[in-house]
Amino acid sequence: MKTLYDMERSGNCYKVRLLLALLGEDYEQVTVDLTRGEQRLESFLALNPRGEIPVLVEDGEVIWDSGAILVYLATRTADRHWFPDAALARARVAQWLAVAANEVHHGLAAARAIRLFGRAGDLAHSQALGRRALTLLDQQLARGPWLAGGAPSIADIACYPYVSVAEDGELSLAPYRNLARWCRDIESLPGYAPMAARPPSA
Ligand SMILES: N[C@@H](CCC(=O)N[C@@H](CS)C(=O)NCC(=O)O)C(=O)O
Repeated sequence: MKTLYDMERSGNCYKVRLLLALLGEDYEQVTVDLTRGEQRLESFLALNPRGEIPVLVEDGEVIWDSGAILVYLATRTADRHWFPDAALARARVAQWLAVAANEVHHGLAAARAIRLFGRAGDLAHSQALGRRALTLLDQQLARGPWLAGGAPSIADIACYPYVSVAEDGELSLAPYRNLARWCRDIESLPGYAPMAARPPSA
């Protein structure tokens, strides 16, 4: 059995919950309440020295970082389109994992955290970076249905959560037609679960 340390409102955790839902995999969920500082408890730092969620534990192995967890889950599933085996296809996926960890995280996620959760930060700067993320993604999605190749992959799963809640950071999706279509396509995938959905075993 897998255990996911997460929190419902976290888009980084939702990346993992979404892939698990799409793969139809069961898991247990342990809430780490960031509002109470539980990510800084010694017991949690023993799992992830960065003091961040999500963390996945399976068979005594601990994996932290949403991108790393997506790679782990997608590498061992039979549906190879989530993280294809060919070198070039993998590199294409990795490019968008990098965008998820940089422009999306420091732009869209940061603007949301400042607006919604009162985190300290420069809202205008985060929003500018967020618009850069939305433009990059929209341009790529004008070229094809998915971010990396002709099928959904963990590139899409890594970028989708904070795009889907971009308006929390006062960033409108209205100018980005390809992104709107892509969100609808992700939301139509069999097994899709919205951000607040609980795991099957919870
Ligand atoms: N690069 C990390 C970022 C994870 C991250 O920033 N998680 C947030 C929740 S969305 C967190 O745990 N923050 C801890 C804190 O605010 O102290 C990943 O992708 O997993």
